[in-house]
Amino acid sequence: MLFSKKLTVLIVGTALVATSGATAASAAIISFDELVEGQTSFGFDGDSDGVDDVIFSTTDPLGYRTVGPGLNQNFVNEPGLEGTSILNPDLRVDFLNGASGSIQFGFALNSFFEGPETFTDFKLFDSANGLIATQQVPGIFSTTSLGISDFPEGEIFVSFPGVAAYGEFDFSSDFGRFIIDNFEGTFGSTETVTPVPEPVGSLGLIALAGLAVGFERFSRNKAGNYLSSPPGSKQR
Ligand SMILES: [Ca+2]
Ligand SMILES: [Ca+2]
Ligand SMILES: [Ca+2]
Repeated sequence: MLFSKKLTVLIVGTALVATSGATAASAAIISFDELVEGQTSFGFDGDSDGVDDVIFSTTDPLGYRTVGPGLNQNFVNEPGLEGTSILNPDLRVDFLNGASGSIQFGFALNSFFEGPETFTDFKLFDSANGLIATQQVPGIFSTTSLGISDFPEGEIFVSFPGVAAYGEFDFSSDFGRFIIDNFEGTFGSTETVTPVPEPVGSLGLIALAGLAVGFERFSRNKAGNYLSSPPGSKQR
């Protein structure tokens, strides 16, 4: 289902180029495959002209990590952009050429339970600092091919008029970490689209083998200590 949604976006983007004289930007998906752990800034240069089109930044001096909940998730295909959720905002994204139309991304949160303190809040602003779109989505345990996702997750989708200059993310989770992936939008340049990795059901035994590693890493706190998982239900 996820793949078919991406395909629709790509077709729309192509149609825009064809009808407007080949200068219109097409949609792109940022998969964070190039992200290096410990960075506090991550740039995406979709058209490979040497100038970043999108820059993600955090004020956390420890920077990002790239792994978190493991492979038993619907909306995150590691590597992703993983970071602290104890700030507000926790993360900022700047669109150096502007962004138009819509923004979409998946997230997972380091909580053992669903609840009011497990959510993602995303706000988009124009170049005059005017709020042009906002959405808050709770993290919930979703149905996966293996049963239920290991961590609460969800997807942000906002459509907006005009041109967005930057966005701010505020994540909330029990153990202070988040991860996002597949950040999709039209970023003002003609991008080379990165395919979305196969869902967990197609990875079979490889996915199963990787679950324990991802779980442990996602449960590590900022000091590098591992958090233990309580037994029992994931539902509050
Ligand atoms: Ca990814
Ligand atoms: Ca560029
Ligand atoms: Ca936060």
